[in-house]
Amino acid sequence: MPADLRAGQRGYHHPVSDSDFPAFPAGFAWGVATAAYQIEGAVTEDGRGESVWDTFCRRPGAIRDGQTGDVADDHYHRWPEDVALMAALGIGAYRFSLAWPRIQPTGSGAVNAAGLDFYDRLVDNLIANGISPMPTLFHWDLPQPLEDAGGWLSRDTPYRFAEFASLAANRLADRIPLWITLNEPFVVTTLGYALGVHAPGRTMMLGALPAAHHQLLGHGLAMAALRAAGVRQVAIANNYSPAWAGSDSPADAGAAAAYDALHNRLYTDPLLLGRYPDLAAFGDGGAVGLDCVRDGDMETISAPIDALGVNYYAPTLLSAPQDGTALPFHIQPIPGYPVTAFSNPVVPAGLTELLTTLAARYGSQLPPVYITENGCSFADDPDAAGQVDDQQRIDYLDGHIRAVADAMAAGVDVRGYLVWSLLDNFEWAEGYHQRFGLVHVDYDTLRRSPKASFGWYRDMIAAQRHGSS
Ligand code: IFM
Repeated sequence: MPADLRAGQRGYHHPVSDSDFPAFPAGFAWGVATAAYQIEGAVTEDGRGESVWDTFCRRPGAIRDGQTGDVADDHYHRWPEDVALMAALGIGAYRFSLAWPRIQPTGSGAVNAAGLDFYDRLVDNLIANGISPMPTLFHWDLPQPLEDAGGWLSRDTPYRFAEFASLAANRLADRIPLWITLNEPFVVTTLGYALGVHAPGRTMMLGALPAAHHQLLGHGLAMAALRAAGVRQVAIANNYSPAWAGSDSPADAGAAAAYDALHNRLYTDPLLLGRYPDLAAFGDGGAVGLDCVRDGDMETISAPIDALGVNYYAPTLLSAPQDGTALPFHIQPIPGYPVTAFSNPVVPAGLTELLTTLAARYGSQLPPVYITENGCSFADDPDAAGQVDDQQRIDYLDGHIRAVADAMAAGVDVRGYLVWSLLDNFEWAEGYHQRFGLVHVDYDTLRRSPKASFGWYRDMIAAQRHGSS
């Protein structure tokens, strides 16, 4: 087992009252994150159009137990209760996503006023509760008519995305300082277009790479549209996973480097360095799928961002490819760590490693970082009294927040940390089988019940505020 693996294996159970719990700087943003399709429901109400996820959920076998986001947490109707929960938590920032098909039902043309009104009310109520809204423009719910016209494989979609950004910002920019363009373009390309596990369910393998470029181009064009509408700060949220080689062998090291390029560099090198990483390991002289890049695109994509959103869940362990695979790596299970219900190993030190690696790799090009997602799913069944004692989630959050502090002590400029997620919600292909919330949701009654981790996070935030952590 590599030294890195052993280094991550430490106990990390520390109650918030521990005197050694790190103190974060005043102004550090504590928050929670959600996404529209995962919580809103109300998919046919008030003029909302269809998204690729509405379509994909109806595909037989696509989602566990045939579940859909039709109702989800019914946040569309219950948002006042959800804002009250956030106020009780004491957070300073709420990351949510704007449903493109709610605001612009077909993905182009006229705006749906009712859709914008919904977010307008939400934003006003967040601000009234002292919570800074942090919207994401695209968290995977592409309007279906755009997918029918080629989706992110089409060069037109980035331009439609910029138009949507403009519509949203013209209404909301006056009250929102920090906007996020895309969430996890790696996941959209890989699970949505290459492997078909997510919407739109295409199985193009490396042929999916134009979806990566067009999302990045969409980010750049949307950023320009946001700035034109008066937005002050623009970020993008990428998910990262430290790529660990399974052994010291050159073959395993090469596999880890190839995976690192695909997962960690493909969506960040263009943004911060203005060029794609070396993809030679993927064949075709490294040009795989990127012949769609046109003059001027890289300048658009690499226009300076004000912050980088970092989503972290777990590292990935790689070994040399096995016979018959088209990819230059093989993903292995990571032994020796506790695992979440999603089978993710719990590796807080991986977050420190990730943040210090980003700082070393990009140097002065790395803008301030927000941890825009970090969290875990567990079975989380309520006890006889209806309480969820999710000590494992408390341990997880405790360990990862300490890991952020470690990275900051090493010089990384981190400005905020947002838990995924406020509520148990629709976990894509897993349906409602993965509970990530600080708040338990009974999907029969939609009753919300804060878990023990909600109280832990609330107390930790309060302690930070009073400087008594
Ligand atoms: O639920 C997802 C979210 O939509 C994107 N990042 C990872 C989360 C947990 O899998």
